Amino acid sequence: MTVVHRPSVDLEQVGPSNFTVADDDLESLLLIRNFELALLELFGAGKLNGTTHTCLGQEYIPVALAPLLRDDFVFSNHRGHGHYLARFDDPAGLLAEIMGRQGAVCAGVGGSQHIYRDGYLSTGVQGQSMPAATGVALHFQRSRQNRASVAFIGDGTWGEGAVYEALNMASLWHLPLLVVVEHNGIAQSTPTGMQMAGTIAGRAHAFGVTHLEVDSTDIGAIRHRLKPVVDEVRTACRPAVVEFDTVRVGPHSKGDDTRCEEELRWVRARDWYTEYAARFGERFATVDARQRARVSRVVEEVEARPPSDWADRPAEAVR
Ligand SMILES: Cc1ncc(C[n+]2csc(CCOP(=O)(O)OP(=O)(O)O)c2C)c(N)n1
Ligand SMILES: [Mg+2]
Repeated sequence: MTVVHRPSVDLEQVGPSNFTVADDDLESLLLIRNFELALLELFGAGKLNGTTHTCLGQEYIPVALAPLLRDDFVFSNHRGHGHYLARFDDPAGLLAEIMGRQGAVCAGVGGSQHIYRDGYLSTGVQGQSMPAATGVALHFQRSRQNRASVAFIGDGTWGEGAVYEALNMASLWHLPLLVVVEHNGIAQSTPTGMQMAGTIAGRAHAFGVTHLEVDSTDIGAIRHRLKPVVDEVRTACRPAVVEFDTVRVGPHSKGDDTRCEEELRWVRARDWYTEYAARFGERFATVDARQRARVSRVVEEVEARPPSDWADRPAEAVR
């Protein structure tokens, strides 16, 4: 099996606790969930080209981090819709980008995986962001901007050599680099246990880089724990790796889930969505319905737009 440690939610045991969720966080979580479900539906209906990787099960990670990273530069990866939506709340721009319609964030040339917008850049090439993020961190350090350069990567991406070159330089040169690892226990179809020797913690420590593991889905608790870490990355220029134990609830991309039914049951039992639905009941259902309706309207509206045009591309280059 995988190395995801978070225990499954015992719904019988979900009762009053100090686990709360702010209204705007709940809206953001359910926007991302419904956006991703709508994408899979659009693919199923043959209405999307190319590929897409949904972040189903992992939505709470970018939502928890968003307010901590507002002024920082975020490098996202192939599974980046949640990273984008938690930062920009722009489902129409993202869907137009994915569908190649007018109003697309990058004039429709980037698609699902290659998006640039003000302090945000994603790439579908595993590990490619790490040297670039390190370079931006070097720029922030030299120009004393008190900003962090943040790279979201998966557990499987630790198989890329560029990750280690970047960690080495970030540690040696004291760079404000934050690596957020979404450890979902699988890389496409390969369980982490079959491809990773040792641990991510061990690898970070080998470079003298701070490592922290997060196994909670409680957004408030995650923020509370991570704020001092992010502050230290920025102000002390001390790189850090924050590793989330999470689950990929959906397929790798569209219909390509190679996991057996038993493992999928195990995964779904750890889905934050199930946990939040049980904890927050009526309030959760209301927001879920609102965001589902919002996404439906966005889909209808964006689908009806004419194709995007390269002439509409954003003029601004990387800040
Ligand atoms: C350099 C490179 N090799 C292979 C791929 C194909 N590919 C895309 S995602 C993926 C698995 C990534 O696994 P992980 O880093 O754990 O992220 P996850 O998909 O689980 O979020 C692979 C092999 C790629 N995009 N880039
Ligand atoms: Mg993975």
